[in-house]
Amino acid sequence: MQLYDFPFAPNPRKLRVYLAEKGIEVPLVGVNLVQGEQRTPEFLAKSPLGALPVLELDDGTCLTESLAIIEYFEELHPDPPMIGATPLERAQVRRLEQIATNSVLASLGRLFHTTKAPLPGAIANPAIADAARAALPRPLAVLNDEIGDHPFVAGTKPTIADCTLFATFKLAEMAEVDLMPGPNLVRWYAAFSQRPSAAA
Ligand SMILES: N[C@@H](CCC(=O)N[C@@H](CS)C(=O)NCC(=O)O)C(=O)O
Repeated sequence: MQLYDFPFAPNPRKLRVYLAEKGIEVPLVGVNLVQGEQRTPEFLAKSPLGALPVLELDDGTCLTESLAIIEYFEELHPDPPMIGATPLERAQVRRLEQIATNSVLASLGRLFHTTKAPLPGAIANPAIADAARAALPRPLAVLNDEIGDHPFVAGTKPTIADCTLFATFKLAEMAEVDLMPGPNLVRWYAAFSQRPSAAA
């Protein structure tokens, strides 16, 4: 098995952080998104949308979509649980992870791609950038309230919600976007950054 990866991109990073938290080692194969390596016919045969991450199994099966890959590993290696241990816990973890993905990372990604335009052929678009920037404060305020004084996004244990939000904050650093996080998020990010998985 091997994992197609680009060190600076958030979806591959959330998967690497998850794997590090679980103690799972998978060999990485670099795909340089900035140089357009995701658009070669060979890579598109593995990932038809030309996106990372991709997990290639030993029989050649290729899995795309970071969350689907995480759920695959979680079923293979249930301990320690990173998506909660009960139906309600799992729902809560998935809910918070989806807020981080759909409401924070998606807007931040749009802002990044319409300001810095890092990928081949991308162009800046100030109107879309402004709309994306305006969409960020509300979900970040919700997450700040939800974390409260817990050590992790979903409570007392690290979960996939931490992995996604951490990758999002790292993208914000790279994109030079100040997310203006509330105090609970600031404390959470400083603490999570000290975990060994943060270096993944
Ligand atoms: N929903 C997908 C999103 C994948 C995605 O957009 N990956 C980005 C990197 S974070 C990518 O490979 N972009 C390359 C491109 O758009 O050309 C997932 O969760 O894996």
